[in-house]
Amino acid sequence: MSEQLLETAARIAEPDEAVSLDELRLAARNSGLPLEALRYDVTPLGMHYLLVHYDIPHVDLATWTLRVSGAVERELALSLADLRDRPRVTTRVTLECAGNGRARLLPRPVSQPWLDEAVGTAEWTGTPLAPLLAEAGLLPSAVDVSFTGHDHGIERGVEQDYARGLSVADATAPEVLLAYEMNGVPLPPQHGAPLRLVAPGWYGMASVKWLREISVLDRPFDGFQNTVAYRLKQGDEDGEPVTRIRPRALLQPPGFPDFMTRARVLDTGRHVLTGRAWSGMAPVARVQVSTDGGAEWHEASLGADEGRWAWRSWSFAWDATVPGPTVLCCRATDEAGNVQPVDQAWNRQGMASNLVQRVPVLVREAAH
Ligand SMILES: Nc1nc2c(c(=O)[nH]1)N[C@H]1C(S)=C(S)[C@@H](COP(=O)(O)O)O[C@H]1N2
Ligand SMILES: [Mo]
Repeated sequence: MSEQLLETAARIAEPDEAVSLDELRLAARNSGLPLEALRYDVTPLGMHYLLVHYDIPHVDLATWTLRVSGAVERELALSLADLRDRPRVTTRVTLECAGNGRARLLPRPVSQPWLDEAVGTAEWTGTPLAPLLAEAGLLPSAVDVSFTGHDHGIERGVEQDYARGLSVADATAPEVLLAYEMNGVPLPPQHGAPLRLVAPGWYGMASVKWLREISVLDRPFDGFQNTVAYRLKQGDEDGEPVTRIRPRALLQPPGFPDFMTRARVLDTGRHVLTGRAWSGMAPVARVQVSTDGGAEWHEASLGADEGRWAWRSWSFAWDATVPGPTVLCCRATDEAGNVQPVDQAWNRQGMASNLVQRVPVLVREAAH
């Protein structure tokens, strides 16, 4: 592989280096959730964030099959009709990209430069994976299950089909789905048509799109996306794998935005601040809000619980009495005691950053 393709691997930007055209191109392809869309319980199609490592592959529905192979008693080949004939469930799941927040790290790992917007919630319909694996019959030697997509590319010099592995225990968790619908319509091409994995609670990389093969392995999966990418590390060491989504709260930005900076303008008076909070590690326990850049924190009220894997709404009534600039912040804590940091610990690939969001606002005197 050419030296140049190898050299573009996972670079760290200089401290004062601007986002490059390569990063801009990735950002233009991989769109984020417009934060005003936090108002919807279920993110409308087209507003859900998108992350595609290579190209969106063309999958021919007439010939597409899902293969189940490896350390099983019987290998399977299933058509979409076969999968649609199986037990059907719909689960509301919040997905977040593990790279969310990366662009705020200093120095910046050069990759898809997300700020806060790599998240969305959809109603995924499909069939649970565990009973399918049980039908194939896992051999006692089964250790991991790999999921391979139809998309192909090169990443840091390694040519590959996008593939991820999960342990047998994680793959057979009852919530893990093979999904063929999103928000009640067939999966759109960019979200994995005709079939994707949905691993609720996990950062998005686990939910392999454009599935073509599920292979049961009698050894740990050693593919690039598990062993090289998606690791928490400081330097060249192996590091720890990125797994479940850390807690995060986001504010639906109030008032109206300045075109260029997206700083918010709002009038003095009462504003009900609202947003969403989620954690893949444990249910959300509390959300706190600061209206002075993090000096003082106030308890927000949590909205209805919409299911273990869906984000939870929250609200806080703010009396904006003082005209001038300020910064709004929100912070989630889950039932396991995980809380969002105010200062983010840095890691080499910019993974699993869940720094508290900061929303600059300008309060102006309301006209009487
Ligand atoms: N086959 C395949 N699956 C994939 C990806 C990919 O590039 N190829 N991207 C992963 C990543 S990193 C994320 S965050 C989610 C994004 O899912 P979405 O685009 O439907 O929001 O898909 C995951 N599944
Ligand atoms: Mo991602």
